[in-house]
Amino acid sequence: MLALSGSALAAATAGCTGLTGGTADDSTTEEDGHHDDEHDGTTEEDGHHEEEGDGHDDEHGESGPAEHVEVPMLTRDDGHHFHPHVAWVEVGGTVTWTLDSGAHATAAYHPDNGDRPQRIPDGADPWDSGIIDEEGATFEVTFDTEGVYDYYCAPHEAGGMLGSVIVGEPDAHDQPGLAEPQSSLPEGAQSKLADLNEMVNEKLGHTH
Ligand SMILES: [Cu+2]
Repeated sequence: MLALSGSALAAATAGCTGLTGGTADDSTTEEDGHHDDEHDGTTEEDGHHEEEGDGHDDEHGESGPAEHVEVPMLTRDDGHHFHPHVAWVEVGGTVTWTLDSGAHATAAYHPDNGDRPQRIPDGADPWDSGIIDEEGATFEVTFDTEGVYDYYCAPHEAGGMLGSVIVGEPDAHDQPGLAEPQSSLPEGAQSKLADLNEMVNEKLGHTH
């Protein structure tokens, strides 16, 4: 239904820098600050609330795969973003992209999508949402193949509106999604992919 026509959204080139960088405090010790006695049954694991709001520590605070991650697509004064940039789900888990502001799309790096390089696991299905421009509209993908997936927003690809999904606990050595950024891609996409590779490697505890 949603035709992928980028023309209306003339190549915005704002970089997506506002939410990257800096090491957010992933330490926030909210754990034992409050009464922890009696109810032993309630384990409030905070793997779930991946909030769209205030872009604080959700980029760095998570330390493992969740069943479901929500990724708002944002347009802000400082550019266009997927947030968080790296979503980490279990095998069989889902990612839901939600339009917060602006008009965006999410599509896997794969030859099926405009002849782009494959940056998802071998044999995994690519996706392409087409342009989403209705506030609150969502697009959901279920990930059954372990690995690292890179994706982009077609209208803002050159501006670096890219993101990654980690599924399961893959071996970082063998992932198309962690390859060197292909030189056929726009420069803004290449540099964002380098950043994403770094973030994903960090989450997977993979250092050279
Ligand atoms: Cu976009």
